[in-house]
Amino acid sequence: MNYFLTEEQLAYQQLAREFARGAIAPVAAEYDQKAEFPWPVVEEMARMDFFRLWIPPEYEGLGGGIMELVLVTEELSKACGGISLALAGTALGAFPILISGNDEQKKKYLPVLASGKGLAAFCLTEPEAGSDAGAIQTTARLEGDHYILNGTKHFITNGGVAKYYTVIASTDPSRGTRGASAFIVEEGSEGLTFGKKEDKMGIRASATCEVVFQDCKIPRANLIGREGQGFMVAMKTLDKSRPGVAAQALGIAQGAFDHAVRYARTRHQFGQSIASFQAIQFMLADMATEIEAVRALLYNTARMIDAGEKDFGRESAMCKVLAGDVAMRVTTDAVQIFGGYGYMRDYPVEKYMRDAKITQIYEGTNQIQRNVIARHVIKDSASGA
Ligand code: COS
Repeated sequence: MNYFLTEEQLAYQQLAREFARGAIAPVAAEYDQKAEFPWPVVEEMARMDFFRLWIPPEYEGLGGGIMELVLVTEELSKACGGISLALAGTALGAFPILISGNDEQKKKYLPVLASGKGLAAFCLTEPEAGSDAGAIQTTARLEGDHYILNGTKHFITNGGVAKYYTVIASTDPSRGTRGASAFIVEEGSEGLTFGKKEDKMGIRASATCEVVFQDCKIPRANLIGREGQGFMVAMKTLDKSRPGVAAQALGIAQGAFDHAVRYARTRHQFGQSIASFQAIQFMLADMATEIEAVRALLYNTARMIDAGEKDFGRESAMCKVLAGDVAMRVTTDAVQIFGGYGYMRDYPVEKYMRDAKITQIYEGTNQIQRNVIARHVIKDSASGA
């Protein structure tokens, strides 16, 4: 389908496609097996300027938007959904600064992120605050010119490898979601340590760990926005980052599909290629149709966000729901088309299936996305929209 991408967007897409084929695909299985963070690949991604794409030019970025981030994430994820997350996770960690940071914070942090010399991580989730993000227990107490943070964040993407952590903590627990505030915590801050490294089912090349604050002392200047705005900053961040998860899911689905079509053409049973059987053809047709439906919704949502539309929480959630669910179905069917070989680690499709699962879970489970969509639908109906 022709999405009428600009010359520049086509160039980024092509660059990312070639990079994914040449620099990610050959090492994806090895990083997955070792569950190791792919520093050499990430350094190469930085040299390709992928981290600059979505950062405004005044902060040493290339001035692209969500569309450019989506295009590149999709391409990288075709080769490895885990490795692509170094980029998408950094965008997630940087969004609170981009959305609500002051100019000084933007000038200090965004150029470093743009260069890829530092990665970012977003710290919202806690052991007792997953879907119920308002239940965070991490606190931030103002003492003179510093905030003192205490608490534990877990399942943090880029945890332990990021230079900057954007953290949601409560400055006034009595006020619930209205008492939450957002902060920037730098690597090496006093009282910042990293806990358990997670041993995951998929996206194993991505670093995921606990981030622990024990009387962690940070300058008062690291408060993002005002005290009490943290929950709103977190929600706006997620509205903006969910298309990135959808792009990751789309890339994973497309990658698995491409393998499945090639395999169906070359695998012979009963004296003919299995692609000649209608049972396989119908599976391929459904997979291709669903993938294209995701792409159409996602690119249009990205364009809507980049055009300056204010309220895109509904569309953003729709992208993530559809893309995550499609990625799970497509990758499962890709394994099915490969048959017994598909179940073996020697073949690439089981990894896609493992990588796809997380896209239905993180940055808000697909059940939470449906809540978000339903709230919008019902509110719009009540207001006569
Ligand atoms: N943009 C701006 N503000 C928003 C918002 C959004 N998208 N969504 C909610 N808010 C505001 C509300 O307007 C409300 O403000 P007021 O207190 O001024 O009225 C406040 O935030 C609280 O909103 P709400 O009452 O809807 O909060 P809930 O506790 O019911 O939680 C959900 C809402 C479930 C949507 C939220 O907790 C959520 O997104 N959970 C999933 C979290 C998640 O994605 N976790 C993944 C970890 S990050 S990788």
